[in-house]
Amino acid sequence: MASQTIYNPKIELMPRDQLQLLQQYRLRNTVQHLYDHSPFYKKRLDEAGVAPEQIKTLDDLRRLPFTIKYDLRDNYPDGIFSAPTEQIVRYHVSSGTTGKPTVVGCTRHDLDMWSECVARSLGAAGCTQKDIAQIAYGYGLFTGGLGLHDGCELFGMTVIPASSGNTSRQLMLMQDLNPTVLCCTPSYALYLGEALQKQGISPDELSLRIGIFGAEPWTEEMRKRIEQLLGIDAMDIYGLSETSGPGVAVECIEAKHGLHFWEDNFIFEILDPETLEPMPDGEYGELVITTINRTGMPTLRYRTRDITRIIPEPCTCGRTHRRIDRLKGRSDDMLIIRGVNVFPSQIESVLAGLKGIMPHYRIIVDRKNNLDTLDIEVELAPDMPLDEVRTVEKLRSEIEKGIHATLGLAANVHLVQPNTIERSEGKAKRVTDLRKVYD
Ligand code: DLL
Repeated sequence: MASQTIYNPKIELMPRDQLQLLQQYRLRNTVQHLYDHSPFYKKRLDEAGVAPEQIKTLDDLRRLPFTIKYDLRDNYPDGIFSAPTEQIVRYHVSSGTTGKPTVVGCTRHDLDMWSECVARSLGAAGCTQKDIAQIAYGYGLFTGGLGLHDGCELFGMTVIPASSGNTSRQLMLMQDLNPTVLCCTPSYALYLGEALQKQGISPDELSLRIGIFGAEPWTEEMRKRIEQLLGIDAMDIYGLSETSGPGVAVECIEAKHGLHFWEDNFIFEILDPETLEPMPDGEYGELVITTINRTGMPTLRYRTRDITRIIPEPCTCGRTHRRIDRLKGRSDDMLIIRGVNVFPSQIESVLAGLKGIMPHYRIIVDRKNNLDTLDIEVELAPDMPLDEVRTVEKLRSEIEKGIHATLGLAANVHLVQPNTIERSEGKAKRVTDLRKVYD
């Protein structure tokens, strides 16, 4: 075991009985804190007939109400917060299902807890203080850039805060500043790898050795391809804005199989998405997370919609925090396009406000040269003749602007003749996802 990579041995190697006692203590505190400081949760707990003092052991978790993305949206922007504005030091914002996004508020304590989770994750993934990290996740409202940034600095690595995009600059930085760790989405890693190959730069000419990749689903095949193109170990990191950001769970370099879930800060459950009953160990279900070490916006039993399973066996690395398997997909219709979370309903809400089109559309997601593409076909209204080029072009660009303003993503909009999009007799199949693992 490479012990120098264990950032917080006391917690990461904590015997399970102690870890469970810590969870129990923090769960009780969190429920009490929410009851006292979040009118939203006080109401929820009252409605569920649960008084904070009834939450005594981890088994009592099951008595607590669930939280879903709609709760955040319906209480936009800060209705579920449990700390006053003067204690909130940062907002992050992620896609809502329609209209308004979801806002997450972090106190100083929350940012510190999050950075520690990222620092532990970096150690687990094989990084050391000597490493130099090029962070090519987006900086800003998205948690990827700032989350990795703070964690890398806390861990003691050198940071290149490149942010996302501008591939030629990324490659230049890689060649000139000799980063040893690359942090970005797996699809962007693949894109960068192919770009290097096209320029005839061999991975041996670079110093990269580890990749910290997440924010979207990927596969073992994709891992192999990235590892081969960049000459690195490609490690999976998981997280979501509603519970912090990246660093909720991570793969360790020793086993490279399953993601250790930082159980001192997050309690996870794997439930049947229909019945909400627990799945037996090892079977796939929806991941539900309760944050037990946050103060600004703790979430009780947050339904992530992500599908995974628990890997029950202890890990060879010695960490006692249990592992979840690589995330397999989602139980809702959320798409992740170039790292951006997109609900088809968001696209629909842009279209709904416009004249000259029909409510018939098709969303086509594909991956070309390892970059996701988004095409949207929309039917023109029968009184909008396609041959009126200028009017149609104006409408098309209005839709593209609307989509960009809502999602922050460029889409190619195609206006098509009335009655050309296939009608469905049942549930409309509006999304075609043609993405393959890699081209
Ligand atoms: O994607 C946080 C993050 C940033 C994680 C950088 C890892 C690296 P959100 O934008 O709120 O947060 O999106 C969260 O992304 O519910 C999953 O569906 C998906 N996701 C995140 N990590 C992984 C992963 C960030 N490793 C949503 N594998 C989650 C598969 C992932 N899906």
